[in-house]
Amino acid sequence: MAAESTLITVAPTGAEADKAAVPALPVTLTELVVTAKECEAAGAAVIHVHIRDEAARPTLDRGRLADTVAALREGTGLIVQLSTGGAVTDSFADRLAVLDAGPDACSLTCGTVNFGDEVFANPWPFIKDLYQLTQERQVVPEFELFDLGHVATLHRLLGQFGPPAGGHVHCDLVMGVPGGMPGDVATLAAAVAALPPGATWAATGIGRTTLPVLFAALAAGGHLRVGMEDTLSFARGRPVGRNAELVERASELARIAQRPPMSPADARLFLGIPDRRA
Ligand code: KMH
Ligand code: ZN
Repeated sequence: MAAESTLITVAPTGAEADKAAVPALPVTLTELVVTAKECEAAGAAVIHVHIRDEAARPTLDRGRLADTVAALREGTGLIVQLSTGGAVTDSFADRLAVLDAGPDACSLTCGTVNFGDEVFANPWPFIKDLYQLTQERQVVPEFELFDLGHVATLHRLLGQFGPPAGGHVHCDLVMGVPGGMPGDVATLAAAVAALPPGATWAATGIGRTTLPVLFAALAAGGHLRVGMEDTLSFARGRPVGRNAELVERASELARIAQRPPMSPADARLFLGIPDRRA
């Protein structure tokens, strides 16, 4: 059954794009909060957050992460989902320590994947440590699935350790990474068919798979993730100028599909995430 509204997540920054090459990328806390406000107004309900240091390099600095969670909570009603994937160079210990910042939610990638010329490492012992920590801290995980094998690992994780904090399994199919599953309709359908019963899902297509995956996800009753983490091109020869224009486009297409954007308040109920703002 298709949901009646569409949960839109914005992933505005990522760990890979270079600020010098992409001046529109939000990297400071001020830029991030401005972006978050614009994206909330445009229809986003969740923000997937990677932060940068003073030189715009990716960082998992604990103080900066805590300040970011606080600033986003103060400035927006968005669900704050911190990335535990970080950059491919981040240690497992630093990635686990992301939860110390007390976010609403976090990403949890269910397997290792080739990532362009690099490897995004998520071995089973790390996955299960991170999952158990989310349960202990009551941080709601979003299961990031870059490949069909990751779906099998999700089943293994739930079978061994039980349901996540919040009680609801929500996944994000990350498609079109060079090394992961391709961003096409057949692969999306196969991944969705393999999800655990009752799980909900969003999809995002990296780079030029952005639009095919967006259309396929809407047609299949799924939810959406968009943002400059996933694509820097709005259309052929036309760079993304602001994250909000990707959210605006997703919202408009969701409305056309008769499944308008879900509000942050409804998204909290949907995902089982309490509002931690004072
Ligand atoms: N930056 C990638 C290596 C996540 O945020 O959890 C990992 C990533 C996934 O972006
Ligand atoms: Zn990410």
